[in-house]
Amino acid sequence: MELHGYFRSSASYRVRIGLNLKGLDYDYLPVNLLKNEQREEAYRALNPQGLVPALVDGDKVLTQSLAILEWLDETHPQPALLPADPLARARVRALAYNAAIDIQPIQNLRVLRYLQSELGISDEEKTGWIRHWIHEGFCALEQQLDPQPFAAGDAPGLFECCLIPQIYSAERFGMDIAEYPAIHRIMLACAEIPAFVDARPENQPDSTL
Ligand SMILES: N[C@@H](CCC(=O)N[C@@H](CS)C(=O)NCC(=O)O)C(=O)O
Repeated sequence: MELHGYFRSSASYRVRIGLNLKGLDYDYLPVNLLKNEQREEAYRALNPQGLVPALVDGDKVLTQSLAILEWLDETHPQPALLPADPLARARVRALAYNAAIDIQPIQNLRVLRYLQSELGISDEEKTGWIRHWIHEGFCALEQQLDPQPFAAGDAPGLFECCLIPQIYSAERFGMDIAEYPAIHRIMLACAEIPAFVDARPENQPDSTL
């Protein structure tokens, strides 16, 4: 498989964690967002949205990180990213969507660029915007997370694939994760797992380009 992504992209980071948790080998092909490579014709042939990641498996091209993670789970069921029980699955998806659908999109590069170039907000206001929406999402998660090692019990899954990249982004913008005890606990547990460590932005080849 080939993963087209960017080291700092949280959506790419989610898929890296998922591939690593499944123990799947893949080639990592960087798409430099700061150089707008995601908008070039060659990349848009994979993902017409001009967003990373895209996962290529033979003649199959998959886009949208959550769809990719669920496809990986269906095609490589062990270890599972979602619990077997329907209600537990819905609960894990709801937690994951908070991070991946409600928090991340409004701090995506294209949104931040629009806020700055079209609406004229300052760097400081941009940071305030990012922190505000992460804080709101994290406060809700704090109320929903049970005191167990991971959201679905003993092993990390779909939610942790989405949460850890969102934490990375929060820390980049100066937030203290210790203010969110349940999220902090999951962060520390994931930091012990090689699949998460290997997926970190600083461990990707394009982090030094
Ligand atoms: N919902 C999409 C979001 C993808 C996305 O927002 N990717 C970002 C990086 S995390 C991107 O490519 N941004 C480029 C841009 O905004 O121009 C997914 O989960 O795959």
